[in-house]
Amino acid sequence: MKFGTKAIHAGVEPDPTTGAIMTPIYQTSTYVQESPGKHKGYEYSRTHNPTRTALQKALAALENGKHGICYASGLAATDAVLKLFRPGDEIIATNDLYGGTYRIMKKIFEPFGLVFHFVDMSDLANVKASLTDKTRMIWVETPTNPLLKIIDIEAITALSREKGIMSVVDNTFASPYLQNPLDLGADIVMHSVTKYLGGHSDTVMGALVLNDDDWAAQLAFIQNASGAVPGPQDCFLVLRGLKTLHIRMQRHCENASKVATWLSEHPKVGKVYYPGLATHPGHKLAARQMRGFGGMVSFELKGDVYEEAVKVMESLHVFSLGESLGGVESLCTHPASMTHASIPKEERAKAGLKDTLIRLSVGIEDLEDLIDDLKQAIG
Ligand code: P1T
Repeated sequence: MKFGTKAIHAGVEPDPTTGAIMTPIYQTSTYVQESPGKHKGYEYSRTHNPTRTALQKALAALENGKHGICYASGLAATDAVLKLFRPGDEIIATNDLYGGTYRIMKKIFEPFGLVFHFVDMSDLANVKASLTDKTRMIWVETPTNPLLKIIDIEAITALSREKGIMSVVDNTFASPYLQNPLDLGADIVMHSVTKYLGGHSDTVMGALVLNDDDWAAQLAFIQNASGAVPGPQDCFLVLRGLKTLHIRMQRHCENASKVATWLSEHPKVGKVYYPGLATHPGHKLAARQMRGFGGMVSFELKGDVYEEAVKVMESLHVFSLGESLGGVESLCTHPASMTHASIPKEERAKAGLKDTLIRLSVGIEDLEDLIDDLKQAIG
């Protein structure tokens, strides 16, 4: 089945009781049993819920994986993966990554004894240099947040397979419409479902998709035992959002590509970060491992004056200033004070993230209105 057909149909069966074509919101915490232990496969909604089951099947299908497991947020999904490891285990992670991912690694799991190495993975030599006999997992985010670097998933997964190390790819920025890490050799794909998968800025959720039965059983165990599950109404909203994922992504890519080109030709704009630009260092790799270049664009103004960047962000109207991304509406974010504030300034600087960087989540509005908005804000 092709992607658009899967986005609309995967995981969704007519409801067995009424034939309802849309999976109902099973707003229930428990299920009546005929006799102790004799039930219809559902006992308690932390463990299983039919609306969540439909969504998990749909997400697994979109990532070409066997198992889909949903969590209460993207970070709860990351938390579940990190709980697979034990004190002394080492993890190599992308150095340009979502601030909350850095924070959960450094502030929650490092005190429990996990050891993290954050490296620039656009050069595989940096990953190799951090490998030790205790390395257990490589955490890749690509395209990276917020500098939109492209990491070679096949090169990393080949290395991890050779060394017997798990590889996990945070596929939030690409969405399964543009990139399928499992097909490129990754063991687990992680999503902040909050973003493109939900697509309408109305839900917070995370998901993991994988093929391995043993790891899936452990991650489902953590889902139930730690209890960070999404509610049925949120699962319904994401099931609804998924049905237009392919159409939305096409428009996100089209608009973002034109916004990036417009910005790169503007005399007041300095560096523009967008993998679709031929000048982007990861352009060729992105063209190979992705089916489009995505809806995220970051840029700096010439001269790098902080107050000027702030003025642009305050002046935008169609682009709303706020955290998050991937919704139908355009957003503008200041990573240094918002999404990446939990990464110490020195670490941000090492990764190349300046305080003057502006990040755009280009929505699916009419392009002319987006360009007009940028025009009046930048001047
Ligand atoms: O917000 P949550 O659903 O918990 O997902 C965390 C997360 C994980 N991975 C990536 C690549 C992300 O971008 C995020 C969340 N990011 C934002 C809120 C943001 O504005 O960048």
